[in-house]
Amino acid sequence: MVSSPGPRVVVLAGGVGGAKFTLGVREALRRRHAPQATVIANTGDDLWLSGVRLQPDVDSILYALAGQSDTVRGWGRAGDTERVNEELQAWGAGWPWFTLGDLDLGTHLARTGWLREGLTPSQVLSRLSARWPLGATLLPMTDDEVDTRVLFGDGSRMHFQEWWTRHRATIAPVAFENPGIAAAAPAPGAVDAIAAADVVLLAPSNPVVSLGPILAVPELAEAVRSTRARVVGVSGIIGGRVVRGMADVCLTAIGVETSCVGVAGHFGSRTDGGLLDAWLIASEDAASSTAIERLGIRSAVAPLWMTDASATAEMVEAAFAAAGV
Ligand code: FO1
Repeated sequence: MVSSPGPRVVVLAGGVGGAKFTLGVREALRRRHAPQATVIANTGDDLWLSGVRLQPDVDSILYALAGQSDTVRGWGRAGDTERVNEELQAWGAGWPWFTLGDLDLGTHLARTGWLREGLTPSQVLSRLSARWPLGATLLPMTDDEVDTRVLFGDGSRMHFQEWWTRHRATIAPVAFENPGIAAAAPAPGAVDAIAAADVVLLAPSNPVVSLGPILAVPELAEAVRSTRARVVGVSGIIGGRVVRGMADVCLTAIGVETSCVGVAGHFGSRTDGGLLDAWLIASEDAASSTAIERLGIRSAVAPLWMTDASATAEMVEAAFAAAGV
C-alpha cells in the first residue's frame, strides 16, 4: 500500500506571531517530508499610504518565509534603509509615526503597480512569492479591500494602523469594525485548501485583529466549521499574559478575558457551533486544561515559546498530535 503524503496543513495567520509560527510549520512539514502548507494571511490591517497599498501581515509572512524579515523589529525587511521615508517626511507626506523602508517600499510599489494593471491581490502575492523559495503557499484571506477601524467610547473611529503604531493601543477601544467584510469573498483557493486539509491551524496571532478578520469573511468561517480537517488553535497567551503585541487591550474591548481559557471560549468548540477541535496551551497554563475540556475542546499542553524555527516546529508537532495527524 502506498502511504499518503501528509498531513495537508492550512494555517490561518496574522503578522509577526503568524510569521514566526509559519516558519515552525514549514520546518515541521519538512522534517516529515510532507507537502507544503497553505497559509491564509490576514488582510484586515491593510491600508493605502502615500499612494501605495500596504499589506503588513501578508508582507511579514512573505519576508519571514523568504528569510528577508527584520527579526529584531518584527516587521519590514532586514537591512532596510529609510531614505525615501525621510524624503516623504520632509514633504509632510504619509504618517510621521509610520516608517516605510526603502526595500519595503519596493514591495509596495510593485504591488500597487500590478494592482493598477488589473491583477488581483492574490495574483500579486503569487508574483511576489515567486521571487523566493518560500516553502509554503501564501494566500491573502480575500481579494476584496477591507481594513480595520477602531471604535472609541465617544463614537470616534481610527484606522487600526494609527491606533496600533501611533498610539500603541493606549486609547481604550470599545469595538473593532471591518467595513465590507460581510460581503468579502475568500481569495481563490482558500476554501478548497481548508476543505482538503487534514489539519487547520490557528496561529498564536492576535485573536481579535489578526484571526478575527480572517474568520469574519463569512465563507472562510463556514469552511473552517465544515471542514473534515481537525481544527487546532494555538494559544498566544502564555501564563495569562500576551506574548507579543497588545492583544490584551483588544480582548478586553470585546469582553474576553486575557487567558488561554478566555480565548478558547471566544473561538468556541466545534461540537457547539464554534471553531475548535483542540486548543494547544502553554506548559505554564497546564492547570487550565480542565476548564478548556469543560468547553468541549480537547486540550493539549506544550512549550509555546517560539524561540526559533526548531522550537516552533516542536510546538507544531504538538498541535499535529492534538489533531491526530
Ligand atoms: N509597525 C510599527 O510599530 N511602526 C511602523 O512604523 C511600522 C511600519 C510598517 C510598515 C510596513 C509594514 O508592512 C508594517 C509596518 N509596521 C510598523 C508593522 C505593523 O504596523 C503591525 O505590526 C501589524 O500591522 C500588526 O500585525
